[in-house]
Amino acid sequence: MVNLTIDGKQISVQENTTIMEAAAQNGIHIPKLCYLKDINEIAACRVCVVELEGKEKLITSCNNPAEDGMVIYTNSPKVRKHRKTTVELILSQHDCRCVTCARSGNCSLQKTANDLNILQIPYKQTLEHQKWNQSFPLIRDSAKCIKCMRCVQICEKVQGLGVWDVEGTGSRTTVNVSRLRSIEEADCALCGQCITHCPVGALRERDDTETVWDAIADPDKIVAVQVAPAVRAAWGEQLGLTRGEATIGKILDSLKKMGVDYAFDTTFSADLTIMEEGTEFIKRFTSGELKDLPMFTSCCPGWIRFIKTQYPGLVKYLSTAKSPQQMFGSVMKTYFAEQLKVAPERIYTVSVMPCVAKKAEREMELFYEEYAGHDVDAVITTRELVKMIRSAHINPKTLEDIPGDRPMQEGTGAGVIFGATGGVMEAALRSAYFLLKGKNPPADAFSKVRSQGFNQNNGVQEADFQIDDITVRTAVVSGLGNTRSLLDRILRGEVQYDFVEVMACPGGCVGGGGQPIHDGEERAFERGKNLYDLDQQAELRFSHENPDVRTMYERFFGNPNSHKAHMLLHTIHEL
Ligand code: HC0
Ligand code: SF4
Repeated sequence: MVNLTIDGKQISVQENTTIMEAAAQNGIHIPKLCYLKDINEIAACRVCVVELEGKEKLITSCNNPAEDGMVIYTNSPKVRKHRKTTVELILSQHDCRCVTCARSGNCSLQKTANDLNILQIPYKQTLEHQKWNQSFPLIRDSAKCIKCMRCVQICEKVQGLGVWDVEGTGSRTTVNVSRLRSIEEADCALCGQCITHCPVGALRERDDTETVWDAIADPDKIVAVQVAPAVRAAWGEQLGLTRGEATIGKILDSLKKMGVDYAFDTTFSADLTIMEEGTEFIKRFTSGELKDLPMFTSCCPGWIRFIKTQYPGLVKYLSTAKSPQQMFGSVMKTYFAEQLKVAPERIYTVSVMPCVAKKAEREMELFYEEYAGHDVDAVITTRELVKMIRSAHINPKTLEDIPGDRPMQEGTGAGVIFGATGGVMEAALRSAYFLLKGKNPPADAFSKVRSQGFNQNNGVQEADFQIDDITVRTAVVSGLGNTRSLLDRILRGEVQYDFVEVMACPGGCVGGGGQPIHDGEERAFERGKNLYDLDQQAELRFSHENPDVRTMYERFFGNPNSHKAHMLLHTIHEL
């Protein structure tokens, strides 16, 4: 143990604890802008400086270890003065128009400047304006970048892609897309992790809320909205709702109050995906097609973008099933349009997703006898949903639990857990067992694929399951850096699997790049637990028991993997 004094308090901490951590463990908060535990500990912003007794120069607390006998002041006059100057200098290179910033009210720079009582900026402001394609789903505003390097490190170390890099030297140092590429050329997976780890508003998703408001206002359009599984686990965080209050039923109510015509829960089409993907897996598995390499899940669009640019040779091993988002859009414009007796073009489909890559996935086309537009017309993130609720002046406390619309109302617990890493695999195995044996396993028979904690086992969860004399070897991975390591091990023949689930964001969709931002905190595991609890409480826990999905097969698709199902619910993954 190490004994030291911080702000007059005697404390003991483990060896190799940083001063910042030592302070935090004892309830002393040291402000910071660039620090991210284990990912960015480079003292780039210098906001976390502290005074060490006996030393003239201030030291940074994020990368200096606590040592025996140290006497530290985290908020002495000298520290405050230095910190204030540092932040004023940062502000002199930052576009400070907070009222038009996506992160206003949730910005670490704004908070730090307010806390330091900075009422004006005594230095000349110089802003850097790099060009950006405003129609790309990921938007970067260079005039807001504070060069903290978090985006560079997250993309490189956690997502293994290296989209960002430092450019120039000295006072001209800046961040830009690496290797002189444009963002369109940079193999960005659109996972959005750089957005959720940006302390300011330099990175954000493209705003699509105005197009949704326009559709709602258009009397010729029938607006049908779906809400992804992971949204329910996070939307309430930004609105002051408790976990128990923030239900899917209240999201549906908020959408109706905004004026949408129909509101649905994506867990319905998650169940439909299991029917299609589970059937496809059994076919490919029993035909011996998967002897060498496993079948990969295809529902995460960040992963699809990653495999296409990084491992094009593996694309043929993806399931052909569309994602639940695309399947729902397709069903809304066909099966549902038929029920309403309207032309597909009149239906405007919107998805609320925890994800930025879904904004690109929606560009997939829909063919129903002839070209029928897109499955999905607009995608908004969880954060954009909250923006719309606020802009509609809806008091979240007045929302009521309402069911989704018929005839796509039911969703099972298996569909709910799609939003957490391992959930798609677990849901698929529950139904694959039924397809092979003709009876249900215990609902929790496959819980071994669940993640054991944030980033445990390099984000990989492996499990073999015995169904009679058949062994199914599975792996679940989240985070693209972890995915790269796993794929390399598969390709080197070090590990063999039959079925692999991949989610681009650490922890799965609950940790998605479109979710509410809590600077420096990881909430994915906790939100995932929320989804597993909802599954536990659900009356129906097997996708194949979803009565509305069954009715749709009887009335419309015939059987899973039928010709019609292939036309509407599957895709060809083009490179
Ligand atoms: Fe997901 Fe999905 S589980 S990708 O994370 O499969 O975004 O929540 O909507 O489509 O259902 C995201 C979440 C979805 C889809 C579903 C899948
Ligand atoms: Fe990298 Fe993901 Fe950000 Fe794209 S969205 S730059 S892949 S972290």
